Amino acid sequence: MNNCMCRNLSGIWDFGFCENTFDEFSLRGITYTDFAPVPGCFDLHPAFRQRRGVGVYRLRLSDIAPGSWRLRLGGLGLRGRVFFDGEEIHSTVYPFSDEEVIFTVAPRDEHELVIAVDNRFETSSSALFHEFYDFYAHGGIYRGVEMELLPELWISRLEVTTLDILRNTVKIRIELSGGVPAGEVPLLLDFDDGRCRVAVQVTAGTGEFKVELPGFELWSPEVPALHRLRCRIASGAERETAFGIRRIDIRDGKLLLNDRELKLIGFNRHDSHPDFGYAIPESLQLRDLQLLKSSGANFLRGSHYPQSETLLSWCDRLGILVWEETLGWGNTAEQLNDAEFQARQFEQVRRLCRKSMNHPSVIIHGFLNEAATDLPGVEKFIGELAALYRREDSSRPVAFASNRLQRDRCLELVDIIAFNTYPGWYSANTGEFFDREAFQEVLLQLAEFADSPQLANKPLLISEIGAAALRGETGGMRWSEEYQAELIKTVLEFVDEHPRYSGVALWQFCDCRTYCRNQAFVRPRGFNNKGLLDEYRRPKLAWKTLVDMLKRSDLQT
Ligand code: ADA
Repeated sequence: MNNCMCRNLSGIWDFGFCENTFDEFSLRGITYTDFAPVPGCFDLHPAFRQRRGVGVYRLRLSDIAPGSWRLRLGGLGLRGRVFFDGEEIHSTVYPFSDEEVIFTVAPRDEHELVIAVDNRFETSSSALFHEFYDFYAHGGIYRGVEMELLPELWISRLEVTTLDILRNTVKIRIELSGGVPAGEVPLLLDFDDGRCRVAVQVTAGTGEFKVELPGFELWSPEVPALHRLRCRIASGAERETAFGIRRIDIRDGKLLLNDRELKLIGFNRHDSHPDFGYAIPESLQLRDLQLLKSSGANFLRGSHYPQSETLLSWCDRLGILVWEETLGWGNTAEQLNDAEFQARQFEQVRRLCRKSMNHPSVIIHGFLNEAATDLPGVEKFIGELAALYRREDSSRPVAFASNRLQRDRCLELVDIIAFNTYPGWYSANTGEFFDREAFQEVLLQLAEFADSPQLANKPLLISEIGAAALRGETGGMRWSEEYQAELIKTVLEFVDEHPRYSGVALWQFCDCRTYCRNQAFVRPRGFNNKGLLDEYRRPKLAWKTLVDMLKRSDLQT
């Protein structure tokens, strides 16, 4: 928000560690013996490496005007409690989700903000992050923290959705908060610094408007044209957002962007790095996205949790198409039927929609990777999740990645069929060397299945496929770079040629740290090694193969 005093609180904070339970935790008795970066993962700190407990971050602040402030956290994990001047002002059980806290600051010379983060697992079914997930459960403040002073009346929501691309009509949704008057409030909508100005009025704090923007460029991966909207209240408060004009549609089983058929070719990516965990510096994050873009790929599945605002903004600017999803992994029927787990999934959906709304790069909304969607009794909840997504944001198709394949009972409830399948890797019939025919046969059968009448009008994606390779391992057998490269080459050719497939997200962009439980025998080094790059983003043969193929073909849109 502009015109507001805004403080970016990233930097080095005081740090302490304790092993009290999360609920018993109190500020009394905490000694801040060390320092830690924010954003940062405390279990990568040399003194607390792989420890589980409560990491306590403290920041002393001066020059804070008394009044109403909004604290924004881009995401932490696994659970957090927030204290300001000794008072608890917030707590969260939502790893990776945005948090917004509005609280009052009393006059004082110095203030203290404390964020306590527990990286121990909740043992109940309700938890969003379970110990068996195939990615490391780091503890820390994963993303940026900022505070802003709120004026009396402020713009709490400013959303732009494309309605049509022939006349460039967009829908603007506005919500005011604070001292909202019952009557009308005049506002000015200013597009691209005066290129188009529209005066509107909101009543009782909310309003929706249709605006035509003749001559404004469309957004696409090839030309990621962004525009700016500044919304100003006469009293002075204003809010600004970038947006893109583009439509994503489904017609006859095809995925269309601005009326052109899409073939999505890209990667699943964990937003992680061995030295930084989930708090990757923006410079490295940007480099990942530039690597992805320059490989010729056009698609990123943000596996398996909400992505940061920063990452989405870079995808907007670079023209990378994104599948955003809520946190979940292999959840059991017991978890899916747990009322609190369900409530947490619904809340994640609401938060994710609010965050991704104005990002043209986000083209698919997803949830619950590889849940038990083949078991009776889960359809109701899956249907409710899809319906909630559509209510919150009807402009994007909804999907979940299924590994239950032909046995899945929930495919009809979503807009896109997305399969995670590992022929050539987890299949029992595979020998030591890659079997091209057996591999293709699996993909053919899935395509045939997706042609069944109740699914035929839905686009079909491979949301995961791949093989592990240890960098430097050669010889063509499993775990070698050649084996992986063969498999990747085969899938890329197959998806390119087969009309039923709208795309593939390879598993995965780069190797990433995983598992706390004792499964390391299938995860050498404690890493999931199916990256086409290793964990430091050094290429394996499969990466070079992919780049060669994409550069010389028109596989991408
Ligand atoms: C699954 C899962 C991924 C990863 C992958 C693998 O499909 O969705 O997160 O665990 O398998 O490497 O086995």
